[in-house]
Amino acid sequence: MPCTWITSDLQLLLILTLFLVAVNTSLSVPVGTKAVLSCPLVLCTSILLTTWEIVLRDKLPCFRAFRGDTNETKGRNCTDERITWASRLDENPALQIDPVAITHDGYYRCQMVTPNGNFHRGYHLQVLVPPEVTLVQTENGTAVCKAVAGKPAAQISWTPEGDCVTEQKHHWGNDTVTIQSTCYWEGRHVLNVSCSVSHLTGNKSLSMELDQG
Ligand SMILES: *[C@@H]1O[C@H](CO)[C@@H](O)[C@H](O)[C@H]1NC(C)=O
Ligand SMILES: *[C@@H]1O[C@H](CO)[C@@H](O)[C@H](O)[C@H]1NC(C)=O
Ligand SMILES: *[C@@H]1O[C@H](CO)[C@@H](O)[C@H](O)[C@H]1NC(C)=O
Ligand SMILES: *[C@@H]1O[C@H](CO)[C@@H](O)[C@H](O)[C@H]1NC(C)=O
Ligand SMILES: *[C@@H]1O[C@H](CO)[C@@H](O)[C@H](O)[C@H]1NC(C)=O
Ligand SMILES: CC(=O)N[C@H]1CO[C@H](CO)[C@@H](O)[C@@H]1O
Repeated sequence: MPCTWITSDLQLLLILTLFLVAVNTSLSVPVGTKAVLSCPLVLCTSILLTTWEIVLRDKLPCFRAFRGDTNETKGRNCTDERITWASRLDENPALQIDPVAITHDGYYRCQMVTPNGNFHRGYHLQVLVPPEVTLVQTENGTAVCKAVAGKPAAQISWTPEGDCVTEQKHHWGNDTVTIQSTCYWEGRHVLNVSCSVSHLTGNKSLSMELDQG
């Protein structure tokens, strides 16, 4: 790769030093979307081997490798068809997950082997699931707001504030959480209440008129 803009060895050394540092980042992606994970940006040298290591919970680590000189790919213990190479490998050996599922929570690490050393980049991937939000009134006049099966847990708040009891239920099978908040506004002339659910995938608000019957 030509690198005419590098004028001195010192500059090259500085740039290499920057990229030689192993970097780990946290990444949150909504379920059902497409995620692309990039390898480190390596300049001014050829890439001999790129390896992705994928560590998902309750699974053997899986490896995918690409050899730059022979244009050859290999995989070991990678059975998930939703995880593939993203694009033209000789230009950018990124990893693609499409669509992202709740089981894709885990650690993903790209390693590039070059004549000037090894470069790493890791991602702690957290899959987000938006909760299903409902608001109903029960027979005795309480209002019940639910945020069902969100990941991570959602938070519920009310306008106006009432006397509320909030319960959490973990769905251990898939790491989602249901939050239920039950409120009443006894002795106050509250006609209209709204329940606000805040979550990393977006906030939602539902309101309803209390039936004073
Ligand atoms: C590597 O393979 C891809 C597709 O298989 C092709 O598009 C590309 O031109 C090849 N690159 C080299 C350097 O042979
Ligand atoms: C209203 O009814 C629910 C069950 O439907 C009960 O859990 C709650 O304690 C009741 N609230 C009041 C204020 O009586
Ligand atoms: C998680 O599990 C709960 C309870 O079994 C289910 O209602 C929900 O749909 C599941 N969510 C996902 C994203 O699989
Ligand atoms: C109840 O309050 C919400 C927000 O304060 C408002 O958007 C809605 O129109 C109100 N509904 C009624 C029936 O007053
Ligand atoms: C959602 O609500 C929380 C707290 O109520 C707030 O900090 C956050 O900025 C809101 N997010 C969006 C996308 O509006
Ligand atoms: C579960 C599984 O496929 N395990 C394989 C992982 O890769 C090694 C080496 O290729 C095999 O020996 C395992 O059987």
